[in-house]
Amino acid sequence: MDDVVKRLLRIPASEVTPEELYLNRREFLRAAGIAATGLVVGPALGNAFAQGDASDAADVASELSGLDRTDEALTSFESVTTYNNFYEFGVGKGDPARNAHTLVTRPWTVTIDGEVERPGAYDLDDLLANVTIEERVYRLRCVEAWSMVIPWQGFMLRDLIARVEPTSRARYVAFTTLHDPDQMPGQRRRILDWPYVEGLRMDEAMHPLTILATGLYGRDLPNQNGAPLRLVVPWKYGFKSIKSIVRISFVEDQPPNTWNLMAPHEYGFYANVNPEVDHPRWSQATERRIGEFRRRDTLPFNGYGEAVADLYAAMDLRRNF
Ligand SMILES: Nc1nc2c(c(=O)[nH]1)N[C@H]1C(S)=C(S)[C@@H](COP(=O)(O)O)O[C@H]1N2
Ligand SMILES: [Mo]
Repeated sequence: MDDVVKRLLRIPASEVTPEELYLNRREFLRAAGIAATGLVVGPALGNAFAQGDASDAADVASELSGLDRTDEALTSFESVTTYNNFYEFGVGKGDPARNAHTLVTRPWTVTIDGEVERPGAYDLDDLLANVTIEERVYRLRCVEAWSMVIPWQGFMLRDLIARVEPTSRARYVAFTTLHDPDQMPGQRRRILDWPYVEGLRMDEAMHPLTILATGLYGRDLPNQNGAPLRLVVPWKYGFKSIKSIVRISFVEDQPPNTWNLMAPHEYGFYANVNPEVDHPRWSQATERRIGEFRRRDTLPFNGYGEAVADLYAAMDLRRNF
């Protein structure tokens, strides 16, 4: 049984009819009496990871109070995988889907370093064998005012953090995308300062809504969406969701992030979705859900305010945008 579930949770991206597969999989899980969340994928043993400390499913469920699910219509697989931002493969929204096939996602090494007791170069599959892959349905809201609702598969970043044991000096987590112009031809042009980098404050990184995604719609993450490992922080603008991560560093000082380096007046470190703080060149008050015509009002923290507003209670969000 476990094998069947495992296979259904990680259907190779080469297979067809994604929405159907996805819905069938949900039916299967329901028939088998298994919730679509909280499935253990691998043995939580081995290598240099600390054991235990995985978030307790019941505690997490009460912390999230249903925010990892939604009744809103899902954005079609077609839109989620053909309307992308991934400048390593071109600056047009359709470029990543056309060009990202040159990215090789296995074997894949994630280097963990900095203020941490168990640094190392971890093989991604070993790493995945030590975490619980869950399904979470989260909105992605981009700074250009488009949004999507996406069924992601992934695991809580905090479960990885617990296993590598940051020291008390770690106050931020910094992420780095692969830098390889042979695989990522967009990196031959100096549009951005490569490699792409992002960061979170430790409490943001430890929040149960923050996941490292490995798939969507029940399939392995398509390359254009950031295979094999990308960050998803549902209350923040899309640019926080760094793709194709090869390094996770624990640091004392606020790390740089690419869009802030590029245009500091337009993109801050925090990037919390905030309808009251306009981007200098456009309003952030409304958004267009991909697949819909009428614009909708943008919600503070992308609708996740009840779970995350406390993280910023002491901050002026107009200054820390
Ligand atoms: N490495 C890398 N990560 C990235 C980007 C990028 O250009 N390079 N673009 C960001 C931006 S601006 C957005 S809106 C989201 C888009 O994610 P999606 O294509 O899966 O919708 O990815 C983010 N992650
Ligand atoms: Mo974006």
